[in-house]
Amino acid sequence: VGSADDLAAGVLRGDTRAVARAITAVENGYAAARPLLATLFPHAGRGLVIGVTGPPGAGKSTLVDRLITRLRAQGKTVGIIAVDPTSPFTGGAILGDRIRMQAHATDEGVFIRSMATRGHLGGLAAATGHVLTVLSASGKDVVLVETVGVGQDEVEIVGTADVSLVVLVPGLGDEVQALKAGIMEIADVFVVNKADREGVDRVVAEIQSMLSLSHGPQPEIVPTVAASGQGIDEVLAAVERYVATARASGEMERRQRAQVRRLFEETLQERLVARARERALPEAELQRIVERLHGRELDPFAAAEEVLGRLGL
Ligand SMILES: Nc1nc2c(ncn2[C@@H]2O[C@H](COP(=O)(O)OP(=O)(O)O)[C@@H](O)[C@H]2O)c(=O)[nH]1
Ligand SMILES: [Mg+2]
Repeated sequence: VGSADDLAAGVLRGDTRAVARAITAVENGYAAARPLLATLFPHAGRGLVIGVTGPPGAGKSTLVDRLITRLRAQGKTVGIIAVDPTSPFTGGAILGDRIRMQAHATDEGVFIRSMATRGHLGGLAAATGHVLTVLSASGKDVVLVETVGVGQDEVEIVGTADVSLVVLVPGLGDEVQALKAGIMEIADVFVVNKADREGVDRVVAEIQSMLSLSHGPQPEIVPTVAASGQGIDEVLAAVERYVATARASGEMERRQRAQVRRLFEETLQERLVARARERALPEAELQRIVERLHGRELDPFAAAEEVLGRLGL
């Protein structure tokens, strides 16, 4: 077993291989990663976390790629977490995208990691939170988190970033309405990508009319052509304005408290379930409960209370 301290020291130095190993440890389960995450945690929470979400094919990865280039030109180091099964980072997209990403992959100032959407202990959001801890502790100035804005988990992840970009495209029509309940309300900045296509004005108008119904700060709407790099500076400028305003109003503080609260609550849930299983629910006992549930002799609440009672809770 490699020393968690050595690995942590490597991460804190910003060593790319150490960062990769640390993230793998997180993904493989918390038993091994816990001491590491504990060491890294006091060093995390720095840098800016930018969430990028929107429907599949909207151009999120293309936009992220452009943002990386621009941020690197500003001398900033960048981490990327792609929680997206169709992302180029996970090999789901066209060859051109993948080649572009590889160009960044050889840059020591860039760390790209894709994450599976399934199979995380304690949930996807918690796993993403821990990976953010690693990247932040490694000193990345900006971390971009790309998720497909379709699942509740994915939306939630981006919703607790320091600033959330929602990427829409012309031609969605009624889908803008459908998306409203989920991703629309988390947008700090709207990006209307594929502005080289017809219908940009209509999307902008639809967003504006939707926003007119809500109180509070109005997100900026920025048209882009991510494919050619048009509008990328404007996106970053809008992000900077949002961040300045959010810092001044205390919104940024509030959100960062919400982030660590969520990370704690999810960690606690995961630990509680794990401990309950260890102490009061051996496999044979679980099977016995399942049999009684199946026979309708026991209801799920009573079963849960039984286990909690054994734990003295
Ligand atoms: N016409 C046009 N196509 C774009 C633009 N941005 C991205 N694309 C293309 O849209 C497709 C999906 O892009 P991708 O970044 O993988 O979308 P994602 O699923 O949201 O990450 C790719 O073929 C891109 O080349 C744009 O501004 N205009
Ligand atoms: Mg993508």
